[in-house]
Amino acid sequence: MSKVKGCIFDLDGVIVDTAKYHYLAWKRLAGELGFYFSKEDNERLKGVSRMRSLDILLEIGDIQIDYKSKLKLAEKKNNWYREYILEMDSSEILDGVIDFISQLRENNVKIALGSASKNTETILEKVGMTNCFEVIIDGNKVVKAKPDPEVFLKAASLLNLRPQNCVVFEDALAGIKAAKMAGMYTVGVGSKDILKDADIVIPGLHAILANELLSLF
Ligand code: B16
Ligand code: MG
Repeated sequence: MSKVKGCIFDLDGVIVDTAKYHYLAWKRLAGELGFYFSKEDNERLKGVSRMRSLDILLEIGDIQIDYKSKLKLAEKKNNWYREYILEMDSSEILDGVIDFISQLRENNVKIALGSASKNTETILEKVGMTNCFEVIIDGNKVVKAKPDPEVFLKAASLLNLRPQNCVVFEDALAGIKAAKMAGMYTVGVGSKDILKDADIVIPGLHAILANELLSLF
């Protein structure tokens, strides 16, 4: 019998591609601050918390400001970002997601979501996936952001599972690090060049069958 009893999915980059909306909002903020923010720079923000993302953006623009001003900028960016996500619907669910989750359920695998985003609830509601997860841990429910393992350990604990029986699906390096620290098997979703530390890497959930995953270990 497979050791896999639970699967924990990251949101941005695994279930939906909200990175493009984060990028548009951060680019707009950079523009207001007087510098260009490239798509390559945006890679550094994937899986990273909102305030840490802002710090990276300000570092790129060589801008130093106090914490109060940072909070204002983060709020501004989030309001722009929310304008985009409020327009989302089920057509934005990435290829293979619904099918793969159904296959896992048929095999009695428990399903959780583990995201850094404080907008998780809104996004899941807009794409109609709130009921797809037994447990949802998001940026509002953790103290420490990825690469700290807290998000995944909390998800496993609420699923009543041991970390070694859980698999994490992640598109970001910070997330793979977090899952490894949690003692979980990691499936990188994206490019092998970037997700070097993952146990296996797939281009998307359309590229794997539940049976294949369950027979891995
Ligand atoms: P928010 P994930 C992460 O989501 C994003 O990848 C990252 O770019 C973003 O900064 C972070 O959520 C926080 O998002 O501003 O909505 O709280 O990949 O962990 O699902
Ligand atoms: Mg992600």
